[in-house]
Amino acid sequence: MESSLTARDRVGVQDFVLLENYNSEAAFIENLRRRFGENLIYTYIGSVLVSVNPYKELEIYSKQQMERYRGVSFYEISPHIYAVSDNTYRAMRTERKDQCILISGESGAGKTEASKKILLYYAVTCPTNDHMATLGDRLLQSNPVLEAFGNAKTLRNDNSSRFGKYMDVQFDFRGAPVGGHILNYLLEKSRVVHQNHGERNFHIFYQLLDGGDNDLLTTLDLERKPQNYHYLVKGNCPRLSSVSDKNNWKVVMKALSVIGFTEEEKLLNIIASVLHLGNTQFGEGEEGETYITTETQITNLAKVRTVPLVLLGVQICKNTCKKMISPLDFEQAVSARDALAKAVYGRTFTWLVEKINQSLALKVGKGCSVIGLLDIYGFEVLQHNSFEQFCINYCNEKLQQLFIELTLRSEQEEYETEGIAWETVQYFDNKIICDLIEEKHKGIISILDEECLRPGETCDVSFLEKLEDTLGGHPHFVTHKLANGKTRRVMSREEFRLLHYAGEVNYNINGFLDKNNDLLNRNLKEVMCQSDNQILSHCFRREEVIDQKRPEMAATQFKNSLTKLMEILMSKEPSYVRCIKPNDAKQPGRFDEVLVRHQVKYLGLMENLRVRRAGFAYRRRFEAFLQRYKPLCPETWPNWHGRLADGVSALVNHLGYKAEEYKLGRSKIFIRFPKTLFTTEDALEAKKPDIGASLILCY
Ligand code: AOV
Ligand code: MG
Repeated sequence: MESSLTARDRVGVQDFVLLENYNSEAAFIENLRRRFGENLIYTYIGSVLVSVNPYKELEIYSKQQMERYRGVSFYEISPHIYAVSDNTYRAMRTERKDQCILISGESGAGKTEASKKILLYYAVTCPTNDHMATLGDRLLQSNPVLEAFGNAKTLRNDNSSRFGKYMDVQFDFRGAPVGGHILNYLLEKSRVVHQNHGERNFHIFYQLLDGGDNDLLTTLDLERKPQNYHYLVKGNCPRLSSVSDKNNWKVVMKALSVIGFTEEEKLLNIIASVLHLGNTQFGEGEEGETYITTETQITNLAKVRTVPLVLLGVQICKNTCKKMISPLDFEQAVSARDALAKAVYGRTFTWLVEKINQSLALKVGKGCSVIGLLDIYGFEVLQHNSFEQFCINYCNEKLQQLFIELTLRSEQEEYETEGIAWETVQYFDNKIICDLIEEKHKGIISILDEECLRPGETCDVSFLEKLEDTLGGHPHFVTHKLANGKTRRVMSREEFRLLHYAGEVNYNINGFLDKNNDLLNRNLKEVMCQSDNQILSHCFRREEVIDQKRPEMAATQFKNSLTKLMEILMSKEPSYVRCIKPNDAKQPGRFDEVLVRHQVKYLGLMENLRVRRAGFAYRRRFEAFLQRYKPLCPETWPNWHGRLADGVSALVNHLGYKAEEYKLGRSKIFIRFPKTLFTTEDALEAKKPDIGASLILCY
């Protein structure tokens, strides 16, 4: 067989399974480092793709490259995100089973970029359906729009996803993409009103100010300088060197039109109104009453026609509770204003996803199979971690749990069911941390909800005390209190620490209750219902004001949506991309070994490799193995009529497999080394050149 591998592709080993010293973490990291040095950012562990962020554009994503990977097996060609895309696609086609690609790794490791490459691969290489010729474009263009509204610069990543995204791509019976659907998870709304130092608000605000033409800004009553807006100055970082807001503005506007958007004006009115709302300031009267000192902002809000002027001006300083109207004090008014800005932005984002879904929805016929792509916010540890980091890191725990369930545990269980002798590989199971967070009645989320609902004086501190009472002594939960009643000096009294699978994180409890409650004053909801802006009147429904039932708390909603997500993913055949961040400086060419080693550890890559190696690189059901290789043996060709296991035995004996190279289980043959299979494939290729290249490896 002609190999498409060049000498350069062979730097180190391209599959860790082939690593001589597979138990050595140092050898593992050295292999990653050597390949990274040659810009070979991809390496496999069996079918799992490990990717190291190059922080520079590599010439490996062209259309010609895509062609190289079409219909070609993993081992014939250098590892690539396109190989994973192609194998997943072919598995979906031939096995008729829904697939999903799970991309994980910490913030800035390259998840979003990987998911975009996969989508691009399908949009370019798959056949097109005549009715849906533009679907590929729409799928691709949904990205810049969602990124503009849902991504932001953080300290970890200049284009950090601040929402979780799961996207289904639906294919018809010919393998053409015919539809798409996006599920979005918990947007980090608090960013709308506050950014940590060195971070920015969502991209769209800066894009509008930098890219919008003069007429547009005049209509919206906006000034060019982000520094003039309270909601954009908190992080003291108005510009980014790595991206041009002006160019991206054009990209986003074009993308909106490809998607078939007609509501740009209404959408931009909302964006502008959030900025005006942020500039609305309050004063305190002599009797402690609060009033608005910046009438012009309220006038601007009315001009951009998002909210009725008089109403908002009157209502923002009040609260109605059980028919009693009470004035808000200064701080309450500020937080009512911010709650409104967050609600407006958050709901508009959800509306945007709905709109994109309408544009991607199947229009004709029905899809027959699906590839799901999961790109969530990665694990993050900041100087100051709050409710948002808690949710993000919890989400990553769940994903790690799924990885363990589906690769480590299920792999070992398969050896057991097949009756194959096998030495168990120890791995850290993070279920204990998932339970600590989500368990009914005694998990952190339950306790948080309880504190939010408990009548009387509750506050963040009482929440922390409750946590200590219930969880003190848990091996993954730490506060300043020591078991002997003394205090741990290094920890503040306002935080708790979780020992996550990926590292320790201290969470500051300030704001946990409010963020979990996520309440908006009823009178503000009423005002919003009366908005002339149809997007807003769609987002704020009258029923919500009338309905007295309390909606679920934010963390519980998130937990429930993650449970559903796990069910969706479990119902599909998974492939994995494990992304690694090579340095914290976002620089090309720098490979920080300490940082990489930490990620290799917590991603469980060594255990993953050990399970693969200690076991068998490939396995096949008897009938599939016989069907494919029976031409290679006179006894099994053209048909074998005996027991399947005996047929496979006859076949491998004829091929000269040595005893240590394979094992027969109850229904499958297990092959220890990839080389054995490669040789068999070569023999088949020599005999029947027409079928050699169509092999899909069933790992
Ligand atoms: P993330 O999705 O994993 O972080 P991204 O995919 O946004 O990380 O990657 C961060 C940055 O790294 C990108 O903006 C690119 O500049 C660069 N990068 C990543 N992958 C590649 C690649 N294959 N080639 C070139 N540059 C790349 V987060 O969403 O923060 O968890 O929340
Ligand atoms: Mg991302």
